[in-house]
Amino acid sequence: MVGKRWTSEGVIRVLRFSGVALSHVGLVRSDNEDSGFMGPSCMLVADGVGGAAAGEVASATTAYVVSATALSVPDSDPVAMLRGAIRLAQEQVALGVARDPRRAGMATTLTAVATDGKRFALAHLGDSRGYLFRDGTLTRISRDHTWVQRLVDEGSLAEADVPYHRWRNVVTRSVNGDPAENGDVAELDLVPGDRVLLASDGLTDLVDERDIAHILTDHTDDAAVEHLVDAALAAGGRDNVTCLLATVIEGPPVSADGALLGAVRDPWNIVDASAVRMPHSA
Ligand SMILES: [Mn+2]
Repeated sequence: MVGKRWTSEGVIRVLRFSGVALSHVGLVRSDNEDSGFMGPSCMLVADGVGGAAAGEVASATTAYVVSATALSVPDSDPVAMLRGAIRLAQEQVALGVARDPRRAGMATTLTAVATDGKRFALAHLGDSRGYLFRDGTLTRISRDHTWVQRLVDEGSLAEADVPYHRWRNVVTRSVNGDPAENGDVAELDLVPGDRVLLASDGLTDLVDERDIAHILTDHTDDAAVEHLVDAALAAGGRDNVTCLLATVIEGPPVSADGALLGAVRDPWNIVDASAVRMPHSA
Protein backbone atom coordinates (compact mmCIF):
# COMPACT_ATOMS: atom_id res chain seq x y z
CA MET A 1 0.00 0.00 0.00
CA VAL A 2 1.16 3.52 -0.77
CA GLY A 3 1.80 5.52 2.40
CA LYS A 4 2.26 9.15 3.31
CA ARG A 5 5.60 10.10 1.76
CA TRP A 6 7.67 12.93 0.40
CA THR A 7 8.00 13.14 -3.37
CA SER A 8 11.12 14.32 -5.15
CA GLU A 9 9.51 17.78 -5.23
CA GLY A 10 9.33 17.72 -1.42
CA VAL A 11 5.54 17.58 -1.23
CA ILE A 12 3.69 15.34 1.22
CA ARG A 13 1.41 12.89 -0.60
CA VAL A 14 -1.52 11.24 1.13
CA LEU A 15 -4.34 8.93 0.17
CA ARG A 16 -7.83 10.40 0.37
CA PHE A 17 -11.28 10.29 -1.15
CA SER A 18 -12.45 12.43 -4.02
CA GLY A 19 -16.16 11.84 -3.90
CA VAL A 20 -19.70 12.93 -4.56
CA ALA A 21 -22.92 12.07 -2.77
CA LEU A 22 -26.68 12.40 -3.09
CA SER A 23 -29.56 11.71 -0.72
CA HIS A 24 -33.17 11.69 -1.96
CA VAL A 25 -36.34 11.33 0.10
CA GLY A 26 -37.75 9.01 -2.58
CA LEU A 27 -41.25 8.94 -4.05
CA VAL A 28 -43.27 7.48 -1.17
CA ARG A 29 -41.88 8.66 2.19
CA SER A 30 -42.51 12.17 3.50
CA ASP A 31 -39.26 12.45 5.48
CA ASN A 32 -35.65 11.51 4.88
CA GLU A 33 -34.38 9.31 7.72
CA ASP A 34 -31.06 8.67 5.94
CA SER A 35 -27.99 10.71 6.84
CA GLY A 36 -24.60 10.84 5.20
CA PHE A 37 -21.25 12.54 5.20
CA MET A 38 -18.79 12.80 2.30
CA GLY A 39 -15.35 14.22 3.03
CA PRO A 40 -11.73 13.64 1.96
CA SER A 41 -10.90 11.43 4.97
CA CYS A 42 -14.27 9.90 5.84
CA MET A 43 -17.44 8.85 4.06
CA LEU A 44 -20.51 7.30 5.67
CA VAL A 45 -24.17 6.45 5.31
CA ALA A 46 -26.65 5.94 8.18
CA ASP A 47 -30.26 4.80 7.67
CA GLY A 48 -32.47 5.50 10.70
CA VAL A 49 -35.61 3.76 11.92
CA GLY A 50 -38.07 4.70 14.68
CA GLY A 51 -41.36 6.55 15.09
CA ALA A 52 -41.89 10.18 16.20
CA ALA A 53 -39.03 11.48 14.03
CA ALA A 54 -36.66 9.23 16.00
CA GLY A 55 -35.18 7.64 12.86
CA GLU A 56 -33.84 11.04 11.86
CA VAL A 57 -32.40 11.56 15.35
CA ALA A 58 -30.65 8.17 15.36
CA SER A 59 -29.11 8.55 11.89
CA ALA A 60 -28.22 12.24 12.24
CA THR A 61 -26.66 11.80 15.68
CA THR A 62 -24.61 8.82 14.52
CA ALA A 63 -23.53 10.56 11.29
CA TYR A 64 -22.58 13.64 13.29
CA VAL A 65 -20.60 11.73 15.93
CA VAL A 66 -18.65 9.66 13.38
CA SER A 67 -17.91 12.51 10.95
CA ALA A 68 -16.98 14.99 13.69
CA THR A 69 -14.72 12.40 15.35
CA ALA A 70 -13.01 11.72 12.01
CA LEU A 71 -12.48 15.44 11.42
CA SER A 72 -11.21 16.06 14.96
CA VAL A 73 -8.46 13.40 14.94
CA PRO A 74 -7.37 13.18 11.27
CA ASP A 75 -4.05 11.42 11.95
CA SER A 76 -5.31 8.69 14.28
CA ASP A 77 -5.47 5.03 13.36
CA PRO A 78 -8.76 4.71 11.45
CA VAL A 79 -9.71 1.37 13.07
CA ALA A 80 -9.32 2.82 16.58
CA MET A 81 -11.02 6.08 15.53
CA LEU A 82 -14.09 4.25 14.15
CA ARG A 83 -14.30 1.95 17.19
CA GLY A 84 -14.31 4.99 19.49
CA ALA A 85 -16.87 6.77 17.30
CA ILE A 86 -19.26 3.78 17.42
CA ARG A 87 -18.97 3.68 21.24
CA LEU A 88 -19.85 7.38 21.42
CA ALA A 89 -22.69 7.00 18.90
CA GLN A 90 -24.20 4.19 21.03
CA GLU A 91 -23.98 6.43 24.13
CA GLN A 92 -25.59 9.33 22.29
CA VAL A 93 -28.47 7.24 20.94
CA ALA A 94 -29.09 5.89 24.48
CA LEU A 95 -29.00 9.46 25.82
CA GLY A 96 -31.47 10.54 23.14
CA VAL A 97 -33.94 7.87 24.30
CA ALA A 98 -33.40 8.80 27.97
CA ARG A 99 -34.25 12.41 27.14
CA ASP A 100 -37.40 11.54 25.22
CA PRO A 101 -38.99 8.10 25.82
CA ARG A 102 -41.05 8.46 22.62
CA ARG A 103 -37.77 7.67 20.86
CA ALA A 104 -37.56 4.19 22.47
CA GLY A 105 -36.52 1.64 19.84
CA MET A 106 -34.84 4.16 17.55
CA ALA A 107 -31.82 2.81 15.73
CA THR A 108 -29.70 3.36 12.67
CA THR A 109 -27.44 1.49 10.31
CA LEU A 110 -23.89 2.75 9.87
CA THR A 111 -21.48 2.01 7.05
CA ALA A 112 -18.36 4.19 7.22
CA VAL A 113 -14.95 4.21 5.55
CA ALA A 114 -12.15 6.39 6.94
CA THR A 115 -8.47 7.03 6.28
CA ASP A 116 -5.56 8.73 8.02
CA GLY A 117 -3.82 9.26 4.69
CA LYS A 118 -2.10 5.86 4.67
CA ARG A 119 -4.47 3.24 6.07
CA PHE A 120 -8.20 2.68 5.57
CA ALA A 121 -10.85 1.13 7.78
CA LEU A 122 -14.46 0.08 7.34
CA ALA A 123 -17.06 0.15 10.12
CA HIS A 124 -20.39 -1.55 9.58
CA LEU A 125 -23.67 -2.17 11.40
CA GLY A 126 -27.00 -3.02 9.77
CA ASP A 127 -28.09 -3.36 6.16
CA SER A 128 -26.66 -0.37 4.36
CA ARG A 129 -23.92 -1.51 1.98
CA GLY A 130 -20.32 -0.85 1.12
CA TYR A 131 -18.92 -1.83 -2.29
CA LEU A 132 -15.50 -1.73 -3.89
CA PHE A 133 -15.31 -1.19 -7.65
CA ARG A 134 -11.85 -2.23 -8.87
CA ASP A 135 -10.76 -3.31 -12.35
CA GLY A 136 -14.35 -3.33 -13.56
CA THR A 137 -15.59 -5.65 -10.81
CA LEU A 138 -18.07 -4.72 -8.08
CA THR A 139 -17.43 -6.45 -4.73
CA ARG A 140 -19.51 -6.16 -1.58
CA ILE A 141 -17.22 -5.17 1.33
CA SER A 142 -19.88 -5.20 4.06
CA ARG A 143 -21.94 -8.13 5.28
CA ASP A 144 -25.61 -7.39 5.95
CA HIS A 145 -26.63 -7.71 9.59
CA THR A 146 -30.05 -9.07 8.69
CA TRP A 147 -32.16 -12.07 9.46
CA VAL A 148 -32.14 -13.14 5.80
CA GLN A 149 -28.33 -12.90 5.57
CA ARG A 150 -28.20 -15.27 8.56
CA LEU A 151 -30.43 -17.70 6.65
CA VAL A 152 -28.12 -17.42 3.61
CA ASP A 153 -25.07 -18.09 5.80
CA GLU A 154 -26.78 -21.16 7.26
CA GLY A 155 -27.53 -22.40 3.75
CA SER A 156 -31.30 -22.30 4.23
CA LEU A 157 -31.97 -19.43 1.80
CA ALA A 158 -30.56 -18.79 -1.67
CA GLU A 159 -28.85 -15.44 -2.20
CA ALA A 160 -31.05 -14.90 -5.27
CA ASP A 161 -34.21 -15.11 -3.13
CA VAL A 162 -33.10 -12.39 -0.69
CA PRO A 163 -34.57 -9.41 -2.60
CA TYR A 164 -38.04 -11.01 -2.47
CA HIS A 165 -37.99 -12.27 1.11
CA ARG A 166 -40.68 -10.75 3.33
CA TRP A 167 -38.21 -10.38 6.22
CA ARG A 168 -35.42 -8.89 4.14
CA ASN A 169 -35.54 -5.60 6.10
CA VAL A 170 -35.27 -7.18 9.56
CA VAL A 171 -31.95 -5.87 10.87
CA THR A 172 -30.16 -7.86 13.59
CA ARG A 173 -27.43 -5.37 14.58
CA SER A 174 -27.47 -1.57 14.59
CA VAL A 175 -26.56 1.61 16.43
CA ASN A 176 -29.42 1.34 18.91
CA GLY A 177 -28.00 2.53 22.23
CA ASP A 178 -26.59 -0.87 23.24
CA PRO A 179 -23.10 -0.23 24.68
CA ALA A 180 -22.10 -3.87 24.01
CA GLU A 181 -22.67 -3.54 20.24
CA ASN A 182 -19.31 -2.54 18.77
CA GLY A 183 -20.04 -3.25 15.12
CA ASP A 184 -17.74 -4.82 12.58
CA VAL A 185 -14.62 -2.66 12.27
CA ALA A 186 -11.65 -3.79 10.21
CA GLU A 187 -8.82 -2.52 8.09
CA LEU A 188 -9.61 -2.13 4.41
CA ASP A 189 -6.99 -2.39 1.69
CA LEU A 190 -7.53 0.37 -0.87
CA VAL A 191 -5.20 1.72 -3.56
CA PRO A 192 -5.39 4.78 -5.81
CA GLY A 193 -8.01 4.32 -8.51
CA ASP A 194 -10.30 2.18 -6.35
CA ARG A 195 -13.88 3.42 -6.26
CA VAL A 196 -15.91 3.03 -3.06
CA LEU A 197 -19.72 3.07 -3.10
CA LEU A 198 -21.77 3.38 0.09
CA ALA A 199 -25.54 3.15 -0.19
CA SER A 200 -28.68 2.81 1.88
CA ASP A 201 -31.11 -0.01 1.13
CA GLY A 202 -33.24 2.50 -0.78
CA LEU A 203 -30.76 1.80 -3.59
CA THR A 204 -29.80 -1.83 -3.04
CA ASP A 205 -33.35 -3.18 -2.47
CA LEU A 206 -34.45 -1.72 -5.80
CA VAL A 207 -31.44 -1.78 -8.11
CA ASP A 208 -29.60 -5.06 -8.55
CA GLU A 209 -25.84 -5.30 -8.37
CA ARG A 210 -25.40 -5.97 -12.10
CA ASP A 211 -27.14 -2.69 -12.88
CA ILE A 212 -25.07 -0.87 -10.25
CA ALA A 213 -21.88 -2.26 -11.82
CA HIS A 214 -23.01 -1.16 -15.31
CA ILE A 215 -23.66 2.37 -14.07
CA LEU A 216 -20.20 2.55 -12.46
CA THR A 217 -18.58 1.18 -15.62
CA ASP A 218 -20.31 3.67 -17.90
CA HIS A 219 -20.04 6.88 -15.87
CA THR A 220 -17.69 9.08 -13.88
CA ASP A 221 -18.45 9.41 -10.17
CA ASP A 222 -20.46 12.63 -10.58
CA ALA A 223 -22.76 11.22 -13.24
CA ALA A 224 -22.89 7.75 -11.66
CA VAL A 225 -24.43 8.88 -8.34
CA GLU A 226 -27.17 10.69 -10.26
CA HIS A 227 -27.82 7.59 -12.39
CA LEU A 228 -27.90 5.37 -9.28
CA VAL A 229 -30.47 7.57 -7.52
CA ASP A 230 -32.49 7.87 -10.76
CA ALA A 231 -32.49 4.07 -11.10
CA ALA A 232 -33.90 3.70 -7.56
CA LEU A 233 -36.59 6.28 -8.30
CA ALA A 234 -37.45 4.60 -11.61
CA ALA A 235 -37.88 1.34 -9.67
CA GLY A 236 -40.48 2.97 -7.43
CA GLY A 237 -38.41 4.98 -4.96
CA ARG A 238 -40.28 3.42 -2.06
CA ASP A 239 -37.56 4.30 0.47
CA ASN A 240 -35.12 7.14 1.10
CA VAL A 241 -32.11 6.60 -1.16
CA THR A 242 -28.58 7.72 -0.35
CA CYS A 243 -25.49 7.04 -2.49
CA LEU A 244 -21.89 8.11 -1.87
CA LEU A 245 -19.28 7.37 -4.50
CA ALA A 246 -15.60 8.20 -4.15
CA THR A 247 -12.37 7.46 -5.94
CA VAL A 248 -9.23 6.90 -3.87
CA ILE A 249 -6.58 9.36 -5.00
CA GLU A 250 -3.05 10.16 -3.95
CA GLY A 251 -2.19 13.82 -3.64
CA PRO A 252 -1.36 16.69 -1.33
CA PRO A 253 -3.34 16.77 1.93
CA VAL A 254 -6.40 19.02 1.91
CA SER A 255 -7.97 20.75 4.88
CA ALA A 256 -10.61 18.44 6.25
CA ASP A 257 -14.13 19.41 5.32
CA GLY A 258 -17.06 17.66 3.74
CA ALA A 259 -20.74 17.65 2.85
CA LEU A 260 -23.61 16.62 5.13
CA LEU A 261 -26.55 14.72 3.62
CA GLY A 262 -30.13 14.04 4.67
CA ALA A 263 -31.33 14.26 8.28
CA VAL A 264 -27.93 15.30 9.70
CA ARG A 265 -28.28 18.62 7.83
CA ASP A 266 -30.82 19.64 10.50
CA PRO A 267 -29.00 20.37 13.81
CA TRP A 268 -32.22 19.70 15.75
CA ASN A 269 -31.80 16.00 14.95
CA ILE A 270 -28.47 15.77 16.83
CA VAL A 271 -28.89 14.66 20.46
CA ASP A 272 -25.84 16.50 21.84
CA ALA A 273 -23.55 18.30 19.41
CA SER A 274 -21.05 18.95 22.22
CA ALA A 275 -20.48 15.21 22.72
CA VAL A 276 -17.50 15.06 20.37
CA ARG A 277 -14.59 16.64 22.19
CA MET A 278 -12.04 18.29 19.98
CA PRO A 279 -8.44 17.65 21.07
CA HIS A 280 -6.85 20.60 22.88
CA SER A 281 -4.69 22.64 20.58
CA ALA A 282 -1.16 23.41 21.74
MN1 LIG B 1 -33.80 2.50 4.10
